[in-house]
Amino acid sequence: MTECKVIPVPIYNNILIEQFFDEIHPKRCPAILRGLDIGSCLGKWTAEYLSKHVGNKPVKIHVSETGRMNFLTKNFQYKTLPFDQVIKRSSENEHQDFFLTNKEVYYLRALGTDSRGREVANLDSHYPELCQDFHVPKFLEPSTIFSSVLRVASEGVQLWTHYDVMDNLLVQVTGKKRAVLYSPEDLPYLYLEGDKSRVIDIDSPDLELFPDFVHVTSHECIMEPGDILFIPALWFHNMTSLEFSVAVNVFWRNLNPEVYDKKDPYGNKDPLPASKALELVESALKHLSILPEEYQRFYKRRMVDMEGVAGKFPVQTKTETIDINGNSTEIVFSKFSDKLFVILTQYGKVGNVVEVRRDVAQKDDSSSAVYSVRVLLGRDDEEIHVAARFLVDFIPAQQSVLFALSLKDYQPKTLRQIGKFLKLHPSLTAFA
Ligand SMILES: O=C(O)CCC(=O)C(=O)O
Repeated sequence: MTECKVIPVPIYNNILIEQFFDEIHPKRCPAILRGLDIGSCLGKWTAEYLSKHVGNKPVKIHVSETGRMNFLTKNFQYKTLPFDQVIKRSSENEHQDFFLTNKEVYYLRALGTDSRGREVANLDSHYPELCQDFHVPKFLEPSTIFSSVLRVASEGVQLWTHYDVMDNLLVQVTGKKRAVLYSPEDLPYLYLEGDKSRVIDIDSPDLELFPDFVHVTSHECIMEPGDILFIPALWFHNMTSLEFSVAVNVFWRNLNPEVYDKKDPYGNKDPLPASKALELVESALKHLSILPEEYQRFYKRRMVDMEGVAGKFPVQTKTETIDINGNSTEIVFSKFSDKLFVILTQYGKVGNVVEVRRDVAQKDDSSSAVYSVRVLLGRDDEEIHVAARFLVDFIPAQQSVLFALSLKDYQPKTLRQIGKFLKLHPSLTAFA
């Protein structure tokens, strides 16, 4: 077992319709919505009911000898079976009729009726016998909905970790499912191949092959029938059916519709500007490959740095540890659009948070800076005010500065040394 950090996915019980877009969606984190009306499917979609109502229309499925599907070794086969057979076999543990072994498992991810699989899945048009039973959550604007996908799985089926490019509500109707999600920030630790992670066994990964996987944070939950899991676009997810499972997921366009690839029936092709950017990076790497290793490394760093200087990616942050009068002092600079946040700590914690606002006062035809100091958290006394006001003068940036101060002493000698370091630090100059 890996010892990665595990965070439970928060559960929101009986939310009001407007709470989803006001409160939950803006956080861009997974959430379980429990207790919402998903229609009469809850409790009704048993194996018997589904077989009887949908009948024997042919559907495409994945069949595998083992539950853990592996897109690298392709330990599954694509087959076509009548729907009622898929339901029967997915809901039993041993089969009389089978393709590979009598304990094989099945996974149905509904598609459109187009034989080349180019049609977007839609429960209303492709499963009219079932659509009356299922309610799309009321807070979704119908015109933004891209697809509604019926998913049926045998007990034990585990779908590899992947991301999708649209926001998604996965509605678990029958059976329990374990969901494990990773933030898009964990991309460096997931060893991607396209939109999928090459780490197939997420509970006991091969750490020789995937040593950085230990750094992931796993957001986990067990979905009960009736639960709706919000999976924000770009969040990686890995799903294991703990029982015969039936679910419907609804993808919707959370970005301008123009950015999505029109030839994408699955909702997992990168948005057009992103796939263009990836293409350009690939071409850039090809150009670099004829240079010696040392040059390649240097120019790859420059490429990454271009992004940092442009400040396009969330918050530029730099961390340094220096020695001030024998005390190890951590300094973290983070640049927000309207503020610079500077943590100065000799205790490994944030400490007193002080804001120093810099405004310009106009008098006759000259202007001068005026400062206001406000303690937001912690010690609100003269020593902290004076220290913050003293330090701000060493920072060349024009915007207001938020300090988090946790120093062993606030003597002028200490503050001067810190100030000298701040004044000369190249990343602060870059922030200016
Ligand atoms: O629950 C499943 O079977 C897979 C769900 C999934 O991958 C999705 O909703 O994007």
